[in-house]
Amino acid sequence: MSSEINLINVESSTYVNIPEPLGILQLAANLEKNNFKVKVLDMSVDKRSVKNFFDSDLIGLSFSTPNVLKTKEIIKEIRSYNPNAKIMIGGSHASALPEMALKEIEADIVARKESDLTIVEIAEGKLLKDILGISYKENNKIHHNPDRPFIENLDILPYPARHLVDMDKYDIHFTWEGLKPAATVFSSRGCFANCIYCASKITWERIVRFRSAEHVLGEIQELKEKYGRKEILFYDDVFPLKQERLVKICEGLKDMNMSWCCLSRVDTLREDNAKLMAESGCHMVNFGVESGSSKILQNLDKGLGENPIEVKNKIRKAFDLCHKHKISTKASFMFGSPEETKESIQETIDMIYEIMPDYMWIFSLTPIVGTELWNMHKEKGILQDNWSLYDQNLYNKYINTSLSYDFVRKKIRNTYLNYYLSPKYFLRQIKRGSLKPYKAMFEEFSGAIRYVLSGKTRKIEAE
Ligand code: B12
Ligand code: SF4
Repeated sequence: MSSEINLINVESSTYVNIPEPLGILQLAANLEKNNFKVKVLDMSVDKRSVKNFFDSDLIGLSFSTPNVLKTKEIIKEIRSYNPNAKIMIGGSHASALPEMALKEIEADIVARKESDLTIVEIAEGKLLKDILGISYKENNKIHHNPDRPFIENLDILPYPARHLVDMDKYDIHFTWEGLKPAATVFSSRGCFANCIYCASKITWERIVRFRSAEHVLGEIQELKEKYGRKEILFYDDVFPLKQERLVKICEGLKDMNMSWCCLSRVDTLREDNAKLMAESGCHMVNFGVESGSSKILQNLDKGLGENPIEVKNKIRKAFDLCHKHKISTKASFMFGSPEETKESIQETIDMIYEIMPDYMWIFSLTPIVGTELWNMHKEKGILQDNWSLYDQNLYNKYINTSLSYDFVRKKIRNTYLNYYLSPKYFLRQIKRGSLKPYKAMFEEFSGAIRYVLSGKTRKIEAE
């Protein structure tokens, strides 16, 4: 049984977006509910020395792939100050590669996938061999216990323990036109789709579980009253799902006069919902479009169907609905997908000018650890197990295409410049009466300069 548990979020910020670390805060909340004392260090915003967090006999770290080596360093340092501490890690990377996490990052315990109940059992001192959902090292042997069943009723979980961090330090640029201050909320877990580049299913599998509207609204009420938040970003993989719940949440947000935005697939936004969402304060929806070529979308297993005309119509319809109901749009694209050609990139560019997103992100294809795409790269032998490279060009290797990295990067840069400086884009912004994207671009640009000047020159791409 541990007296105090220290949880560390290894720096995860990008210069465009620093949300509160919901994973760690969610775990902390459940530990507190079970009467444990918890201390949280979020290295993205907290300048306190990490050494102040080494005194506990149970320490947990959350990290993303670009921070594998940094996590390893921190663990080494913890052991040098506190050789008896049990060190556990979790999150998407550790869940995808538990064996690697134990051997190379040198943690004692990996909590795989959903870990809210697992962490309490670890803290209670239950025998490791009896804890579902963990992999662990004992006497230099690695053990993988069976998976833990997912929590059926997410309403049993308390709200994230935001009181353990300084909420005023977070800066959620992602909302662009939203009010400040903002907070993020995860109102459902998982996505039903099977996109080969996405890591969501590593943690949540392909089952979507929803918190009730009442539970979600209770959290938002707390964010409004206790933390003075005026804006909510729903970080759910796909927010506009489950009709009755969506209607209730929208009604509640309207009553609270909340401004909000969310993520969606293009085929999950219905006309009646777009109207309802707009009326309840939704000002932006972020769609992962990825490509304007139906062939590329099929290669990515995006799940939009096989008929090229229908696929394109689904994309157009989602943006038309938002334009009609005065919801601003953000679209994400990827260049460099399997079988990408100059022509398919041109199809994507044509699609951009058709749907006219107010904000746009174009990424160079990134094989995320544990995804089918990553496995395909591994099979071709293009990825090495050298984690320092995951920050740089190796993160952007392509397969089944003759396009080079340099070509793709140039194409991305030119597409951004041409689009944002095009008269068509300017006129659209004038028509909707907002020059905010230009302000946002300026903020992002100055953020990038600050980031480079701060010496953190790692590759930065928010999702
Ligand atoms: C919000 C978010 C971010 C935020 C910050 C994340 C944070 N620290 O909170 C920002 C925008 C900064 C971000 C950045 C990136 N992200 Co991100 N992000 C997300 C997102 C949308 C939601 C995460 C979240 O809040 N979940 C809610 C909480 C409750 O879940 P959770 O964090 O997974 O935690 C649970 C378990 O994983 C586990 N757990 C987690 N940590 C720990 C620690 C311990 C000790 C234990 C026991 C358990 C445990 O327990 C929790 C409760 O069950 C997910 C998508 C998704 N569907 O999950 C992607 C996701 C995690 N991100 C991803 C990626 C690829 C990135 C980037 C690499 C993108 C890029 N190309 O640059 C960067 C990395 C930045 C960096 N330098 O590290 C991938 C996977 C990453 C990976 N392999 O490490 C995901 C899954 C997206 C996807 N669909 O593919 N991200
Ligand atoms: S729709 Fe989005 S969240 Fe769902 S699997 Fe595809 S990329 Fe991931």
